[in-house]
Amino acid sequence: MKQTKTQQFPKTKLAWLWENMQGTRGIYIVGMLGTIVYNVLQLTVPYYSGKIVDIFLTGENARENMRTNSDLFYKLLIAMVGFTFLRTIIVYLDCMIYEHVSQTVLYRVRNYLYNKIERQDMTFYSTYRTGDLMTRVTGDLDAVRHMVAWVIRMVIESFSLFGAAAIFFLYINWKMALCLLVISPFVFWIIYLFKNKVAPMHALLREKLAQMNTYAQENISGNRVVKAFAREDYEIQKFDKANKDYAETNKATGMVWLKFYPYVESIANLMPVVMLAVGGVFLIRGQLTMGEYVAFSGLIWAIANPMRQMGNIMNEFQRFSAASQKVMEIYYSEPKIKDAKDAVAHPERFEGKIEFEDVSFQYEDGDLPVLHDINFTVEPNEIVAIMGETGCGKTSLIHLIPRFYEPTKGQIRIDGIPIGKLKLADLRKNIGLATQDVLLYSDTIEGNIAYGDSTINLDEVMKFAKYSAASDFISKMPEGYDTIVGERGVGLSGGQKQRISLARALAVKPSILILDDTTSAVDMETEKQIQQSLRELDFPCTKIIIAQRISTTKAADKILVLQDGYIREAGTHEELLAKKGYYYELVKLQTGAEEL
Ligand code: DGT
Ligand code: MG
Repeated sequence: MKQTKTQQFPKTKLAWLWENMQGTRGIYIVGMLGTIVYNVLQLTVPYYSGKIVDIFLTGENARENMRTNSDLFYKLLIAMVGFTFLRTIIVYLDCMIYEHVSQTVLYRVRNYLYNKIERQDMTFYSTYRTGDLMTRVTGDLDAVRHMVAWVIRMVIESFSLFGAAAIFFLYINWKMALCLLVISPFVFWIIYLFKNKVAPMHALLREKLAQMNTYAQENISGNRVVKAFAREDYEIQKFDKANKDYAETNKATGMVWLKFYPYVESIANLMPVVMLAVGGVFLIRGQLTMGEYVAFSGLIWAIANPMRQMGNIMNEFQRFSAASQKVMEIYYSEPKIKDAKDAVAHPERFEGKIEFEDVSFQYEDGDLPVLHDINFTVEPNEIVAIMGETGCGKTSLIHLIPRFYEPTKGQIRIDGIPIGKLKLADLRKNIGLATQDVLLYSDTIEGNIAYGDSTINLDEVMKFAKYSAASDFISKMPEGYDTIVGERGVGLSGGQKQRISLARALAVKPSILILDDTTSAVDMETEKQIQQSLRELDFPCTKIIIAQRISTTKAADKILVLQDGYIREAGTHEELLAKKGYYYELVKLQTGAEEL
């Protein structure tokens, strides 16, 4: 897995978030204003109740006022109820706005990420683990959504409440207000200390989650191996450990706040005490009316609660920060292998001439070169067989043709055009590839064969199945071509899967067909049948076939023998026999003959 060195991005996290709110920014601003409004409206109740107390309940002329000015009393009451009602409506609409915007952002970024992941090159897939990628598009992305839906709202709520209450306090009695507000900077300082402690915890927490998901994903998809080795208990324990690890880290993260919480809570609780003490003195001295005191005490929570909330907000903010780091890593990732800027379109079908000129190759994460100075040419319609012992570089070599990887040296040309100059889609459209590890989709057999070209009809699908000697076993299946194969082709034998994968490669009528050990699991008789049909295809096609059996290589126009990444021998069957080298020995071995 790619390790977490903090990567720099072209935008800050919040700027990135803002960019992805495009289309909903206007309504989001309305939502934020709404949050300010409904929080300021909270102050109206204490304001009016303070007025009612002063004018109609405690003032010198309270009784008189009630008799002569009952109109005002009712007006104040109605205003109180009216503003409360208005506030409820705004809160309701506001919630809808936040939900709408956050879901829109979630949808957009998720699609964007999926697009990115889908278009990545092979190196990306060997770097990132599936479970980790899944965590990014689910859990991490949800933390981003939470930022839009809740955290930002809480920040505005806290600050507007605190700000409005502070202004209101200063307005009614500035001396009393200052006595209360002077404590608040301490809270910010504590929150700052808390942030420094909790930020690395969230980064760790996020790694643990990815780890746990990776274990689960690998074990679910690799369950056959687990069963074969009876390792269920071991795997369950391994998951249990990851799960425990995650839970413990979660707890530890929660505990960080508990260290700071008592201080914040004490400061928040100090407010009513200061209020009582200072307010009492001010009342006695006549510097504060009873109504003003009621307004203050009715609103003291508007100063204390945002302080309490700050820890929670900072916690969530750090969660967003850790998660968005992971999301943005994929968001800004670029495949190394992509269309060149000066790539030429080549919509026509290729002739199928392939040239390798001094091609060397090494995997980015590998220590040693895998291929050295490979030179060969395949003419259109020829069959080339590649053989060589396991690990000698056969698969690596053919993977260079569709540009899964880039050679470290040399050039590969198709029809005389360097493949780096072709558009990837044009290049790959012309290639039919049956990979060494067969992967089928959980779909019908027909759907699997027609994967590369969904426009072909059942007759054609059947034709390609016949070419690949698959039609017999398919027609024996209860639902024939409509049979649904399980995930990765569960329900089929190795040889059956290989033949469906061959039919799938043929079904795009490629001008270049590449078969990587595609008949290794089929019997000799069936293989012979397949070789025969490959020579009789009803479309022109250059074939590169990796095979170990002499029966396959014998009929090739050219055989390349690879050894440790070098082409050791090249020529026709007869030429290579005459050389009495590796190939000759292999034929002797396979035929059991003493001499040839
Ligand atoms: P096979 O299929 O067992 O007959 O073997 P080949 O000839 O297809 O071997 P190949 O090309 O898969 O591997 C050649 C060497 O490259 C071998 O030492 C393993 C290494 N290799 C293969 N794939 C990767 C990869 O994705 N990353 C790294 N770093 N090395 C790889
Ligand atoms: Mg291979």
